[in-house]
Amino acid sequence: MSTEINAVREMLQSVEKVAVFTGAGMSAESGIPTFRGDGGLWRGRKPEEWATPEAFMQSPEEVREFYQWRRGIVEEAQPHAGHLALGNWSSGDSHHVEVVTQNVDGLHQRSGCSRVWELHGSLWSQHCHDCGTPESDLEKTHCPCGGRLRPSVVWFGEGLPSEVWAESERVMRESELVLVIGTSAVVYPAAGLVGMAAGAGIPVVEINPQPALDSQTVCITGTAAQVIPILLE
Ligand code: BJW
Repeated sequence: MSTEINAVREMLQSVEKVAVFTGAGMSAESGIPTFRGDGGLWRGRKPEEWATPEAFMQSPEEVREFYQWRRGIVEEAQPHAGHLALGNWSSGDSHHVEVVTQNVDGLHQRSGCSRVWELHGSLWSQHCHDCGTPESDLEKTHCPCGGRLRPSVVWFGEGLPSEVWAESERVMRESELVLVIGTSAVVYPAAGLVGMAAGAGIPVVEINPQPALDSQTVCITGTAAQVIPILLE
């Protein structure tokens, strides 16, 4: 692992703009379960059948309770050493760092990253499923129009927020190096951003205890909390 870390440190010395692309594995060591694999949130369930607008229409209370439970877990969680190292690095002068995340937990922002693009929305906002009006009070269940309030996350079959998507494409396209941390890269169109960067000849560095990409330039087999602080120290 140290050979790869040294190689990436050298690569970082010759670039200025870095895109950091993260998935659920980034937050695993903060105690937030990933989606797939052992101990995953969806173990035993089929996410493509469950995380959908149709499931919400059919069982809105069950879906609402699931997201309230998730918010509770995230509220208790603390950013780990990898989050904090990334937050510290991104607010320094050495590089221009932007984070494109599939995560909805807000831990990058809590650890000091200011340029964060949330591709799949956020647990910390909700809107009316019927009229789209945002509602800041997460305890409320209904909109004044009578429609049901839902978390402002992106479910299967839904489009990603268009401005966030455009900014994320820009971040990846303009970067000189991409760090991909903790994603299985099976969910599109988000995962396509990594392929787009690799296809454009931008070096891609994967950090994952169970590497998932086939387009990486360097792979560091390890966890986010172990690797990131050493890489960025
Ligand atoms: C560690 C670690 C440690 C562990 N350190 N690492 C092209 C091809 C095929 C299908 C499609 C396609 N284009 C679209 C689709 C359909 C679909 C899709 O992708 N399906 C596939 C699953 C087959 N996509 C969609 O439906 C998307 N919408 C869409 O395409 O709309 C079209 C449209 C356009 C215009 C108008 C209308 C429609 C939407 C996708 C939304 C995904 N939403 C979710 C739920 C969010 C809400 C919530 O949180 O509840 O997003 S699904 C879930 O998966 C979540 C995640 O962001 C996403 C990705 O998962 P992630 O982050 O990679 O986590 P895991 O668990 O999979 O992996 C964890 C990784 O971490 C592993 O690799 C571990 O090894 C690693 N790890 N510990 C570092 N300590």
